[in-house]
Amino acid sequence: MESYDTRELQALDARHHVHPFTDHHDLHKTGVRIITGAENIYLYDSEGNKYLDGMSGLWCTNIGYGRTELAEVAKHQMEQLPYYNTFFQTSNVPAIELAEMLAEVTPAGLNRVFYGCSGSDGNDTVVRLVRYYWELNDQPERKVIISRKNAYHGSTMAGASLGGMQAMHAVGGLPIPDIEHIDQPYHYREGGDLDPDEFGLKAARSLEEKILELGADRVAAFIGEPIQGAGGVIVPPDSYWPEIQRICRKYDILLVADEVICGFGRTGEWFGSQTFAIEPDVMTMAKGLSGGYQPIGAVMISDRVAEVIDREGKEFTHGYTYSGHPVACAVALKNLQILRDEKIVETARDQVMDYLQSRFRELADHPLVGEVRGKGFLGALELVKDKGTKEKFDDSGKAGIACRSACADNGLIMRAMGDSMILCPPLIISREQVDELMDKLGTSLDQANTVLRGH
Ligand code: PXG
Repeated sequence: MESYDTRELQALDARHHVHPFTDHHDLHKTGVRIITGAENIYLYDSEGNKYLDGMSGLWCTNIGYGRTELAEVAKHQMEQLPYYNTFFQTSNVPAIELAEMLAEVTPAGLNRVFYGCSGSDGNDTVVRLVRYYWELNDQPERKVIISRKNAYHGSTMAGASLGGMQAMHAVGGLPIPDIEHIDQPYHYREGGDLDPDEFGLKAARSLEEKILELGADRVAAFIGEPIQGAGGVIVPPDSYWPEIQRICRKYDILLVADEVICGFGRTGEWFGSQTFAIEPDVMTMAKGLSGGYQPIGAVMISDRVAEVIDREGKEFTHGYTYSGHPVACAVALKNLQILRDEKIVETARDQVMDYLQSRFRELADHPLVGEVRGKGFLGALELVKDKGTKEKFDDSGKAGIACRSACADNGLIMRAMGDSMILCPPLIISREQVDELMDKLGTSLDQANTVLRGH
């Protein structure tokens, strides 16, 4: 095995590298963890530690690590054609083949794709595309996009504006104009005395209230993650999405499903839209599209919306140097072929999903756990000081941090989102590996409980 000078690398990192979403003052005190390798669902660091990756990297390595076929495809494509653009009436073979594949695997009616490099730039495309659509349909005043509080749609100006996180809006003077946010379907904290389905309807109807307040003739689209990921794995009640769908149809508002996390098997179907019977007009995808092996994102466009793109004399003045990048497309295509041919999504759903969710729910009895929620290969444990009153330890997220660091000490990577511990393992996790994960997590919860309560 290669050996690394961890201290030296940490010092260089501290000197030169600015990290996303990081308190650098804190980081420089501890030093970064340097990941040097990965195989199956395990990560290895520069000090020789092994971790079970309970987060699929950052919600993206659905297929797991170490698939050499993807490396071979990338090498072959780099030798054949490492780059060419898709502007100016040109295309390339992987971009074309991936487009066909995406039309095949996504729900009926979504047959066109616009490529980017990430989920964030995908949502920038969405903002411009839906406004362009209404402009060409002689309703240019339809500009407002309605999203939800605590949504996550990326870090670019438009992505972070669509997102509903105040701390993100505070940086850079966001949101941009004509973005509105309604309540999220977060039953545990915001449901009050309502049962989940009553609350789901209430949360969905806040969309109708917002539309009526603004005037339907000003509203272009509604955007939502089928399950909110970065907001803490907020699984909506069953009543929520059908009502959202009904309201969008009633007022003729485009429905955008942000499938960046839910797409490609995460919820037990290929898309979260299928799990919740959503019929989106536009769909944002990234992450699992390439399994994290290449940076690539895509916006799927329904026939209804694509119609404006074909109009004579109208150019959609939007695009990225790397739209349809041949290497990224070739790798994504191979990833999708593997998912399809090895039936990875179906096998995960039929053989492991229920087991994962039921083992996860066993943790509900733990003294630190206020709520266990999840669906498919997504889950969250919300940690509380008092299970009865739902009182938190504090507002700084110290419970999550204590649990996250205990997990790392026990060889398990999980993400803390405030006081929620997030679970998002690769779809290839086996039942034995689920047991291993739950054992490590149970031990970590016990240790965090001792740290937090001092006994
Ligand atoms: N939409 C959704 C639903 C996402 O989860 C994006 C868009 C943006 O994708 P890119 O590829 O631009 O990052 C995301 C990304 C976290 C975390 O802290 C989550 C994401 C990204 C970074 C951190 O859980 N999701």
